[in-house]
Amino acid sequence: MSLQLNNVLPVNSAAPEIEKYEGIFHKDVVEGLNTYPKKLYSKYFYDPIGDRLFQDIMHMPEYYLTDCELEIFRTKTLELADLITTDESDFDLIELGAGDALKSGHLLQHLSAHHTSYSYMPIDISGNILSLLVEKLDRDIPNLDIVPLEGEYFEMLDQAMNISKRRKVVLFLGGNIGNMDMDEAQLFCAEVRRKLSPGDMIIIGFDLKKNPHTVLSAYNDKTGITSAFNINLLNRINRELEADFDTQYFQHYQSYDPISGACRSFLVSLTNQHVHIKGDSIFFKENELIDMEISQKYAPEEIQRMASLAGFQLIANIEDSKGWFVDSVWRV
Ligand code: AVI
Repeated sequence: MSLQLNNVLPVNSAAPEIEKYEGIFHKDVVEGLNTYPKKLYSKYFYDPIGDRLFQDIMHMPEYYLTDCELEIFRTKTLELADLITTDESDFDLIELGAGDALKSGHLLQHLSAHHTSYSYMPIDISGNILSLLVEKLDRDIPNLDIVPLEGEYFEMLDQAMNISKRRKVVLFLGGNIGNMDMDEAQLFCAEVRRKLSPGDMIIIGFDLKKNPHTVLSAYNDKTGITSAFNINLLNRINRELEADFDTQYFQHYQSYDPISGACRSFLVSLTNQHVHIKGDSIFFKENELIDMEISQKYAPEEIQRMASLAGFQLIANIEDSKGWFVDSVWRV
């Protein structure tokens, strides 16, 4: 009986599913808002307005992450360069989510000034950001060999593996690993490890556990920029998916659990309300939450454990002067 059902159901149920959604964004949004607790993915924060709001976040005095990691790349460039060039074999530098390469730019300048032979392979989902980056690097480091790769991390990492014939050094900066929960981050690291070979390395930026007030303030700013960053996703859904969120009835709420290190943002529905997204009607109870984003904070022991479980050897933790952020250097 169950065999029959298994044979029949996928065929009958898959067809309307394909017709129902116009794209993966639509599907993720409707499915996420129909689960309990309701969920939206923070990767969708970054439309042009979200990009600008994130720039504003990085300039807020409370948001320490960018300054801390920039300090590491500005003041500990030699240490980082020594670590990745120790075995003296040529390598290629692959950056996941390169953006404007603000931090890695210091390392690129240093390596180029010391005549290290390498190619730089920035990976980013935005072709526009990559063109601006190539323009900037052509100006700043004229002889740098750049191979820009536009697309999703893992797909582009596969391409980079096919193109590059040298040792690989992967950069994953900005604390972006924090936007996965610890289990997802573990799987992510294991997947990257699977694509690498002995001698290859990865440098990952982790935001560290610290005074909980410091963490919470970075995501709960009084000026309301982080709130606007979250609310913008509802506006994006309105704009792109013909939805009718009335954003005055949603309020940003931030929490930080200093034991687990999970810093989470939510939107709270301020009233009983229905929201329409194309053909779907979704009911929000008063005080019901949408889980919007996790920004996971780590203890050094948790980083060590993650590296070992994923099959890497942790060779150095490079911290900023306050000890708030770490760039952790792992080798296969
Ligand atoms: C991109 N990412 C590392 C940021 C973070 O700190 O989790 C996104 C962010 N969300 C709110 N403020 C910043």
